[in-house]
Amino acid sequence: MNYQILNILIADRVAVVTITRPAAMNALNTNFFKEFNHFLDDLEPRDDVKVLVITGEGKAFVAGADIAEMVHMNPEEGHAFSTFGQRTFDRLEQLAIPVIAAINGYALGGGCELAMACDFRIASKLAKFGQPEMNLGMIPGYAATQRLSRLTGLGNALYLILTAETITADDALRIGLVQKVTEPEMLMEEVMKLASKIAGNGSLAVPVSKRVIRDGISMGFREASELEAVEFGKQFSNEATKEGMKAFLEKRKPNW
Ligand code: CO8
Repeated sequence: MNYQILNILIADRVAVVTITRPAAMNALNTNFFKEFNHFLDDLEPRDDVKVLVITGEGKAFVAGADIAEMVHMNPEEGHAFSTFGQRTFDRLEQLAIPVIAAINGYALGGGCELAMACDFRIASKLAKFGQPEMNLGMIPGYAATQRLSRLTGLGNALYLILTAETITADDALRIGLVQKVTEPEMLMEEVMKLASKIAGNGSLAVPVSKRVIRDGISMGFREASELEAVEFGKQFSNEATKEGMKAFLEKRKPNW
């Protein structure tokens, strides 16, 4: 595919996808979702990519769904646009490898929702977060009503969605919406450091951890702990797990 909106760079086991529509603050339109799904089709079967990073070009990570495209929609089209976006974000969340959002600027509406579908978020000090849909007379449509409360608690989700307030990166860190805040010029360096650290971790343990954590959150505690025990046990048939333990006992780095 000839990508118009996404810039894709794959090197050293890390894929970096940059959304490149800075003139429209990287607003998410149908073409974005088509390109992104195409990219995921290519990525999913690959085993040489261990971590995915998503970022935006210019002043915005993503300033929301494309209002210029939405303004003409009827209820059926609005429902279809929301469903297409939700399915794409669910697919991203369920990707086997970890996904890091490198939030360079505005992460508003659908942009905050995209960031929340990633596994964790690292933000530049200049980033701004919010669900400003109320200002447009609408509710969030890419699952912020669900993910925001799961990530930050009920009070914060209700506060942000009902007031439509925009918050700073430091406030986002305080409520647990982001995991780390960096100086703007250090953002990609920090993110790439984390990405390569994760990419170098023990083989299957990374995707299995992600799956157990993500699947477990919608289960009861006992059921989820049992899932962990089952997956823990399975690791003992992996060479990489044996190598990790042997390397510790032999006081050397694991040879993965
Ligand atoms: N959609 C379309 N165009 C946008 C968007 C957007 N979300 N955000 C910015 N743009 C465009 C502007 O219209 C402007 O275009 P032009 O140069 O042609 O006038 C250009 O980007 C630059 O924007 P500004 O001039 O406004 O730049 P500022 O630096 O002054 O402000 C802001 C930056 C604060 C980010 C401002 O642009 C803004 O408030 N943007 C809108 C934020 C917003 O309301 N986002 C929520 C959108 S709704 C949503 O995401 C719902 C998701 C669920 C959808 C479910 C499907 C139905």
